[in-house]
Amino acid sequence: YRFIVTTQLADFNKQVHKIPQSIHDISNGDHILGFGVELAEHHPGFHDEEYKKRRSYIGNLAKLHKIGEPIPHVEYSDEEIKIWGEILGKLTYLHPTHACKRYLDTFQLFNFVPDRLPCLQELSEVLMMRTGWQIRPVAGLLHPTDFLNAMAFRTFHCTQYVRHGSQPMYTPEPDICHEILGHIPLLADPEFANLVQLIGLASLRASKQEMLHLTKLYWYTVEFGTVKERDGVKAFGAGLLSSFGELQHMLSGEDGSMPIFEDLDPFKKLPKMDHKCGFQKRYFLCENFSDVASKLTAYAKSL
Ligand code: HBI
Ligand code: FE
Repeated sequence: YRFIVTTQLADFNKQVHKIPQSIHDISNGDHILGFGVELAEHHPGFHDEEYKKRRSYIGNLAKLHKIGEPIPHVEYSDEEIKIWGEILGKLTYLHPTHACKRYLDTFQLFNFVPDRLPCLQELSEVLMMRTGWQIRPVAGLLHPTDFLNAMAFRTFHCTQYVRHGSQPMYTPEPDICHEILGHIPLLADPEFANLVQLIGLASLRASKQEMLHLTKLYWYTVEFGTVKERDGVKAFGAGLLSSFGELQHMLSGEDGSMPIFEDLDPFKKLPKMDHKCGFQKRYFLCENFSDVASKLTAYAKSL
């Protein structure tokens, strides 16, 4: 979903920000960016009317959801389940060598199987028990301010629709496969869950410029972060963990150029987010989660 961030950035300037006091002050339906209901032209589902109908049906369920109520159940079609199963199969082949240890551990909690697409409600219950996080359904890409603010209240917005079947290994926007295979497992890890909340807390009173910086911090850690382990570089970012191609690229530069690895310093200017089609050219390499957490804490306190 790299294409859309450009639109988001333009939106930063229009915003009048009221500091939310609880998750009830954050709407999951007012600021949906990018594809909303009408898909942009480069989306694989752009010419597929059936797909658009399905996506907006599932999106509308999310808009009706109220915090505290169970997340609406979606009956997934055989085709949707097949897409999920294919992605799950491919990724579980790479994860043992490419994913960080904490992810491999928390992944086990969920018993994902190829012939059943998990429902968000049951995943939310596991998170609530483990770390006090909850899932809130959302119709599409949420404005970064709402998205980050919600993380202050240990709430993670998840899309519930499945990507278009013509390109199962690609999606220009978050879909349920990205949320479940990228984000959900590590949110069951207490240390990681706290670290994500730190970005949310820092975002509550951030100026527009600080918000842009926090978006980049989120991007280079929660979406594309990597960590040093005894046997090499491993992924903890959801954009990596949920993408077969990006995982391979991280370790071998599959598309011809090896990526660069850098230390993360939240006080330094971070590179522009690279969200054109293609893989990241650089990743931030962290020592471990507690190191990321102390760096983020120091930065958050400075705001
Ligand atoms: N919205 N639904 C949804 N899912 C995301 O992963 C997401 C988002 N909005 C913004 C966002 N991610 C980030 O890329 C940052 O802009 C904060
Ligand atoms: Fe994501």
